Amino acid sequence: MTDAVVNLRTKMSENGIDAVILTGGANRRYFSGFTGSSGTALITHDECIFMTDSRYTIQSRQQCLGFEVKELYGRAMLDFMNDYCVRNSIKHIWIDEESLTYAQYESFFRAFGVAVDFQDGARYFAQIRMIKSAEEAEIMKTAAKMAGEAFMATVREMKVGMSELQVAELFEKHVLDLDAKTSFIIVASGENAALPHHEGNERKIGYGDIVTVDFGIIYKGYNSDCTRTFAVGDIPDELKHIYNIVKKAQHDAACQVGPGKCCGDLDKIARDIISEAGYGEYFGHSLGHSLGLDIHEMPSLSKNNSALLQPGMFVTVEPGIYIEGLGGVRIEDTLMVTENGFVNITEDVPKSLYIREF
Ligand SMILES: [Mn+2]
Repeated sequence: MTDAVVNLRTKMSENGIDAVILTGGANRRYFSGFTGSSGTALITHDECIFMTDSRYTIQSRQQCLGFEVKELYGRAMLDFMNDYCVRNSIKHIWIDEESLTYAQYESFFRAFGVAVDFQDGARYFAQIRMIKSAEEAEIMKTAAKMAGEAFMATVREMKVGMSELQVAELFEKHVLDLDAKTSFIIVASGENAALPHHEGNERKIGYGDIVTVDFGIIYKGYNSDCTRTFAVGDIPDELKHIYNIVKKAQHDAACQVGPGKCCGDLDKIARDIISEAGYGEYFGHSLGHSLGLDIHEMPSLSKNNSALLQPGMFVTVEPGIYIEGLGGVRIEDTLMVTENGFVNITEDVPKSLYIREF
């Protein structure tokens, strides 16, 4: 039995839950190990059953450690589960609201009737997943390192006159060379840098542009996340000024990451620095988020979040200032919370406005 299932059963006991049904998404992967696209995990206090169709029978036998694999889907699967619940007096079931479609939920309801009480367990699944095991931490460090290498290779080959999309393609090529997969790549240049999640376009990057690159890869299922902003040639003075404010806000907030630190307080450190410099209204998003199998996980480093950081959590620290018509700056690192403080897993990626000469 895996640690994930052990931890899940503890949470189930604490909340009077008899079974968990997972139909997709990162939760199914985390608790069952299954990386395919179709299958249902049923986890009770005594048994783990994975139901899938013939396309995934062999794969799930290999991946779902401690699970009994049954070739069941559709109506037959629903009948089996209903029967199973009746036989084992299963009444309270956690489902995963995030991955269960409305149609699936309705068919569950029809099959099980009112005898079963379905509750959304997503919050509890997230609580288990937010503390990474040593194995997960290694994968995340490797992912961050690979992404940083692909980014630096991209910056070295980038030329004035290339479009944002061409730069994004360069990055994707380097990620493929490292045997990983691009999760997302945002290249925002000039006034486009004022859009935090700009979709790259044909805009050609020229002298005098500020360029923000937010990049993430997926390695062994886990996400990396890092953002750097740099100048191409000489940029307007206000952008240099903003860069230094964001850099200080990012540095000062990141230095305070550690066990027992309140997520909302970390957001405040960065927000106060940006507000005191007169740019508070231009920092619209929260300071950061956790990540893992999903790019956004709990906890979030946001204003009113009173959650405390614990060793084994990973969080991004990514303040930004965005000014319409002028451009913007965002700087982001991913940090692992340790027993004594933090390890910055993206620190190898240089953080300099003049990252290279163009
Ligand atoms: Mn991020």
